[in-house]
Amino acid sequence: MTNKEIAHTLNQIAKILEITDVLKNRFRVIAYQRAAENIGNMTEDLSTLYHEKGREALDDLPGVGESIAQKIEELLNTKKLKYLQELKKEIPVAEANFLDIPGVGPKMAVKIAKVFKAKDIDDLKKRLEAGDGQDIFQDKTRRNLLRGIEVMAKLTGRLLTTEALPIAEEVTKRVRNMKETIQADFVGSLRRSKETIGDLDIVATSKEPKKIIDKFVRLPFVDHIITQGQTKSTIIHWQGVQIDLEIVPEDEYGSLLQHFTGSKEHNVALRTFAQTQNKSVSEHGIKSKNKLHKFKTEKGVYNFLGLDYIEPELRENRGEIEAAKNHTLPKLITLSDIKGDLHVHSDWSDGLMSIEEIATHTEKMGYEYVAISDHTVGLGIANGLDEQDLVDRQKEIDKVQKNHKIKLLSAVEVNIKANGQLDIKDEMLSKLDLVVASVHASFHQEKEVMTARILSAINNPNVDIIGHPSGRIIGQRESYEVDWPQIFEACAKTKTALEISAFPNRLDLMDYLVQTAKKAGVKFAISTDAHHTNHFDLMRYGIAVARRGWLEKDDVINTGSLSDLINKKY
Ligand code: DGT
Ligand code: CA
Ligand code: CA
Ligand code: ZN
Repeated sequence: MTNKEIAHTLNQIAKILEITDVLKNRFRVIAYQRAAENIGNMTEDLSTLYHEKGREALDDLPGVGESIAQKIEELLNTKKLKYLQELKKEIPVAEANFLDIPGVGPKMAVKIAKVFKAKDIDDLKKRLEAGDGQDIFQDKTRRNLLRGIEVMAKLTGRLLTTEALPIAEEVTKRVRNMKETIQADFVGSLRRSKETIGDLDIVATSKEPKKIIDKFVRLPFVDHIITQGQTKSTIIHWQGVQIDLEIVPEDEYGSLLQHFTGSKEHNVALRTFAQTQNKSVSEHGIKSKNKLHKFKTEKGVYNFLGLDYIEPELRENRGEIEAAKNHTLPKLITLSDIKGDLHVHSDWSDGLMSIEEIATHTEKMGYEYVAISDHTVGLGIANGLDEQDLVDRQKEIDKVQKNHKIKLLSAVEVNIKANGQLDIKDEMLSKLDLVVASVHASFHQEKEVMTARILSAINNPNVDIIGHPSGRIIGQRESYEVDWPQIFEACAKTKTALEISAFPNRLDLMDYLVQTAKKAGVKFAISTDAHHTNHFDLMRYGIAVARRGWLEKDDVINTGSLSDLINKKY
């Protein structure tokens, strides 16, 4: 059994546990994912290692505990795993595919497979579209299934940044460490910090490109080779993602970086702009008066065209070339500008951290303030708080505050009900330090109704921030219908900030809307929606969205002092 086969098996377990076990024990899921990743990236052959050194070699593997080591041993000896067979009985593989459809849980998956007898997702889609299954599913269920399949199709083959980044970092490190490599970087959509990534692009410089290519295609995580040339190669990583590598001489690196960072739209616009100066841009350099100019750095490329350096996140052809020409590009916000997190859930609602843990952890991060914004009563499933709970929680916050320098803001994430009212009384809200208001149910309202609903929250003087404003969840749920210009205008007028949720499958508000909202004078809060101490580090993904939305430090309310935040001096 190869390392890749073992990694695949462990990943399969993680996938099934993610459905059956995630609420009970998320760490088990993470443990299997980590073990799979580590083994997928290993250079030594595990089977050889095991036969030379025995069980001890398995126990010593990074990220592998006793129970997983035992399973690997069973796999190596018998090529089978009883545990996985048991899991599959609980959720047979055929059903597991249906579980990939957003909104489909184990029970529905079994119903689709056993009662409706769909062969696969394609078959399910065709038959539902033809009107089959009216005796088995309710109309609403059939509509939801079709919508789920549609949303899924849009994401198919694309990874979230959080999934792509560790792979890219590992592969880039391997290429960088080869002795023939001078420099190597990942480029493409991942360098532009796009929310989802199609394939990974890596570039390098070397005097001996062929040697790098030959080593690259033999790296342990390579599942199979698509192309292998003198200076270029494409492979498929064992996790299914395609990786393109291209190598050029050192003096062309600036142009190569620029070209492969994209976007396609930015490159086309740049070439058109260069033509107005009778210059022609390619991945090798810029031709001017029949001479090819080469560039070691990207800055050199842009400056040669009379442009300021353009940050990768801005390269989407949304006005960046014009701004670079006029020296009006924004000075983009960075992670170190953030002074606190304004959307955090404690174990008073559905979070997994005590208030003490939140204080200790965020203080260590160097934050000046953190808002404890638990769910409110309307959200039954999330153990939401009512007015009395908030009074009780305040006592706990006061107690913890005594031992900490970081300011604990007493906050809530209040529900915006279907009729626009909030599920906590204004009198109570006015006593809190900060109020985040979010839509958590009744997503499918008419555009006018949804707009009026959110507007009434914006116009409530107690509301400071609208949480995850569009409601979309990448690969699962589309944004609800809202009249954005009206929302932006009201936010600017009332100094209500819009949230940029850093949670990797939310990244909501979306980058292109952030850019428009900024033009309308809206301010933003970049928050993680942390439920666990691990989540605070997600802030960087929110920063990425903000940068793609052209935001500077002063556009974001959690970059200022505590008193500016409380007194709305932004
Ligand atoms: P992805 O992979 O779908 O997430 O998006 P990208 O932007 O990484 O696109 P990809 O991998 O197809 O190509 C990487 C970069 O190479 C792209 O951002 C710009 C450049 N590029 C690719 N094809 C073309 C092209 O036809 N014309 C121009 N000007 N540039 C291209
Ligand atoms: Ca790409
Ligand atoms: Ca590519
Ligand atoms: Zn939340």
